[in-house]
Amino acid sequence: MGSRKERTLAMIKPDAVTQIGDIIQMIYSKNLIVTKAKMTKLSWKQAADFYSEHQSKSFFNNLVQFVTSGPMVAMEVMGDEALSTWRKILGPTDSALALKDTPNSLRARFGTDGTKNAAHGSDSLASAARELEFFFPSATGSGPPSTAKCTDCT
Ligand code: DGI
Repeated sequence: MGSRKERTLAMIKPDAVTQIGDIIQMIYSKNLIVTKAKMTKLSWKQAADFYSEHQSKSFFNNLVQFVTSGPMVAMEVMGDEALSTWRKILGPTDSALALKDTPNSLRARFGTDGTKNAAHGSDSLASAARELEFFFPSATGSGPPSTAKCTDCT
């Protein structure tokens, strides 16, 4: 079975922004490439929108508080099986568990616990499309074109 070229959102959360060099190295070492990147600081409303599927969860306020606590970096990451490859690089959601089970994973290396967990990755193609549109709206605007386009992505 052939592998599938995909696009996913890789988001470096405020606690790991200073580790961006190592994180980009982890991405390229798995044959993925970064095709878009943006540093931004989300407002409470933007973060609550982004994580709206979790709004009824007990950890929601902590999550929104954390991701709005400083600048973060959103990236479009592209390549074969980009969704699962990036999530494998991340490791488990809880960085404390990641440290025990997957000590070389990104969340083990750069995160702290279940909230401060260094980075995010889309969990489905539909989520990836929605999350990429959130950070990189497709409406044509001014400015230079993106250098790499995923014309044959699923
Ligand atoms: O896709 P993931 O980021 O691995 O996990 P998710 O989509 O289920 O949850 C989104 C974020 O919400 C996650 O990165 C951290 C936070 N979160 C999820 N489950 C818990 C949590 N935070 C706390 N404190 N406790 C949880 O059980």
